[in-house]
Amino acid sequence: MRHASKFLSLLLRHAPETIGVTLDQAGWAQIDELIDKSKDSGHNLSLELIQEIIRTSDKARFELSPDQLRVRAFQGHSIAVDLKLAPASPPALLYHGTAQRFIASIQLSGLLPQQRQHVHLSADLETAKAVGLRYAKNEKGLVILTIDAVRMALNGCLFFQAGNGVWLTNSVPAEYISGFK
Ligand code: HQG
Repeated sequence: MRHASKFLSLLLRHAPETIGVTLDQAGWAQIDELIDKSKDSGHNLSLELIQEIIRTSDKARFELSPDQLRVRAFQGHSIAVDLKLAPASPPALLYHGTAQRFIASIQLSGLLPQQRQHVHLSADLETAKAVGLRYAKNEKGLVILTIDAVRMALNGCLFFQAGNGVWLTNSVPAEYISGFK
């Protein structure tokens, strides 16, 4: 399951060409094509498995189209897709969990999207902690940064909210970040 979910993330966010699938401009893949081409390349991705991944994903990573024929990732893309998200007013503060070893660079350059299309932020500390722990080895190496989102927005920075609640922005200049340690 976890393996299949990671494989779906790879296809829908980073490298659909792995099995020769193409995504449309908004990031959607045809489910029957995904299943057929997965099979051709020796991967087992059934409709039931895709539905189960969507239903049980801890982070609601994937979205089914209303007609149930297409699937896409809510966020996290490294390939260029236009999710057609409308700019939205963020909460006053947003959080970003990261690893201590990245802090010197973040203090210098702010938060950058790195391999992805956007910087990912969360409205709650718990999520930021879980995200940061992916890179920090333990709580000691974890840093939760606080972003002055309301001031960024007032100064013209755009925020978007993905369908699963994750907040996205293009970059966060260091002047809006606190909580360095
Ligand atoms: C860091 C997962 C040095 C940034 C999560 C982060 C999330 C810098 C890493 C989603 C930097 C990028 C995204 C700078 C940023 N210098 N390091 N100037 N600017 N960084 O994985 O936000 O499980 O691309 O702090 O749950 O960690 O895949 O971004 O540590 O929602 O569904 O560079 O991915 O979702 O890492 O995570 P990522 P992220 P999934």
